[in-house]
Amino acid sequence: MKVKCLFAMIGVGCVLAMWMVTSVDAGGQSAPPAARVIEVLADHDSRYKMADQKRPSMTLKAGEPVTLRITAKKAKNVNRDGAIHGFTLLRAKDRSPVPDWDFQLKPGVQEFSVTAPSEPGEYVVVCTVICSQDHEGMNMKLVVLP
Ligand SMILES: [Cu+2]
Repeated sequence: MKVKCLFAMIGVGCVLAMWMVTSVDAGGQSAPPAARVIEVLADHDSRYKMADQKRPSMTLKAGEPVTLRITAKKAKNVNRDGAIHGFTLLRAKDRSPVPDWDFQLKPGVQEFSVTAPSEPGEYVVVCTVICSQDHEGMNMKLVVLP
C-alpha cells in the first residue's frame, strides 16, 4: 500500500516537472526578441540619410533580425515601375548581391523585415534606380559584426 502511494507521487511529480519544462520552452518560443527598427531616408538629393549621422552607416550583428523603415523622396527621375530609388545590399569586397536585400522604393514610407548577413565584414547599400545625375554617389556603408 505504502509503496503504491510512493510510485503514484513520483508519477505525478514527473508529469508536473515535464509540464513545467515544456511550458517554459513554449513561452520562450512565443516571445522572440523584437527586431530593431532602423530608419533611413532616401532623399530627393540622391543621398541616403540617417538621423545624427553625417555619413550614414549601419552596424548590425551577424544574423540579427531588423526592420528597415525607409522614407523615400523623389529625386529628378522616376523609374518606369514608379520606383524613385533602390536599396540593394552588396558585399563590399566583390560587389556580390546579398539575397533578400533588394528593394525598389516608392514615394513614402515602407518597412522591410531583413536579416543581417551571417558573414561579418563590410557591405554597401547602393541605389539601383537612375534617380538623378547624382545617382552614382547614392550609397551607404553597412558593417556586420561577428
Ligand atoms: Cu537613387
